[in-house]
Amino acid sequence: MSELASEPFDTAPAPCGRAGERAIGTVPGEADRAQRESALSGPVLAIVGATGAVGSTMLEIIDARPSVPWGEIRLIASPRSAGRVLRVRGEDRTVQALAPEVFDGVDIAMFDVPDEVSAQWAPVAAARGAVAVDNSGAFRMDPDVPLVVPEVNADAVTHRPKGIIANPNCTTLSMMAVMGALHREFDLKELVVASYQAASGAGQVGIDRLYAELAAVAGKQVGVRGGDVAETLAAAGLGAESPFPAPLALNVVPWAGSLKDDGWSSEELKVRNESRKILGIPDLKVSATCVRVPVVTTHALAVHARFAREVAVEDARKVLAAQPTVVLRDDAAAGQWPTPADTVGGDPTWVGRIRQALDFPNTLELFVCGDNLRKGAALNTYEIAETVAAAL
Ligand code: 2RA
Repeated sequence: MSELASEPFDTAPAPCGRAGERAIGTVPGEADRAQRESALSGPVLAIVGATGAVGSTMLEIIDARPSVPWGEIRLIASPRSAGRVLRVRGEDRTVQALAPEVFDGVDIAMFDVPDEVSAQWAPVAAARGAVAVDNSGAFRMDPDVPLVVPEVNADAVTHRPKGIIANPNCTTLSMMAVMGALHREFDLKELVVASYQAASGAGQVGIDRLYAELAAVAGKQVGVRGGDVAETLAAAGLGAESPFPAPLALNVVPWAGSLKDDGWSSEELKVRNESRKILGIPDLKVSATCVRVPVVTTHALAVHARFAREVAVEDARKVLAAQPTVVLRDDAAAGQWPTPADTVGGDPTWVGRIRQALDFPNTLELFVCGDNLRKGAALNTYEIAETVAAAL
């Protein structure tokens, strides 16, 4: 076994992830028997990173969606988590340590592990006959790996020369159902995006930090003088160990990801590159500014979208209202628009504030909200697995 396999990857801060274990014990006997007995004729699904943040949400989603009659669900994690017992679809299942043999007989393996773990192990799963559906950044821009949002480009799953399919970054994903539907009808040419990204995009550590900061400023008259929020946090013992480069409570932070050339953040480049690949528009003009906001979960995006021709707001609304995975909430006069606080915890992408840009021809302005832990991570990964399973 490689060194990487023995790393505690399932407890690392999970991008787009939520902590929360489903372990109900560590005695595997009953679970093993249930596992063997359940290995019927359906396809075999493996979840690599099952005890981690997004992995846990994947298990919830598998429980809630009976779409695929999996013959076996195999849970895989780092050696440190092996032996735990998690309950999925009414059965206790023992977590196995990541090793080449655990992929034998697996039809589809969903990965939610750090990039370097996916980079090593997704090809191993593929070499053993599984289709690897990977939620890391390791393969997203590989030309031989499709990057899939089933509502937009489900057909791409069939062309997978490496046996690997990638799941997009949650920021891009949060607008893809909407932009894919509008592009199909109206031929998208340009996107200018500002994101409003939730703390949970930085994993459980981001959630914990936001709650701690909110507790530290609660009831205090701060946010009225430059630096007073940071001083209040420091006085409460919240120092520089934050996953965010500035206070998030009572603030917005124009930064997410790592520094790339010319002042761009990795997150902004992902929005550009991944949007082009998913929508199949290699020359799509995209410019993004990614901003972290004091929201626990659900990324929002303000989108300025130029199309090949003028698009009437009513026509855009009709197209979006007809999308099964999109909720249109767009009645400004009635105070109806999407907000993270209203949409968090659900599967659909919400859209509203649709307006004709006043000074830009053929351009709509809109506001989109999507749960970064569900559609932005676990749900889309599982929907890809469902799409693959339907064609096995
Ligand atoms: C974030 N989109 O919100 C990133 C996580 N992949 O930080």
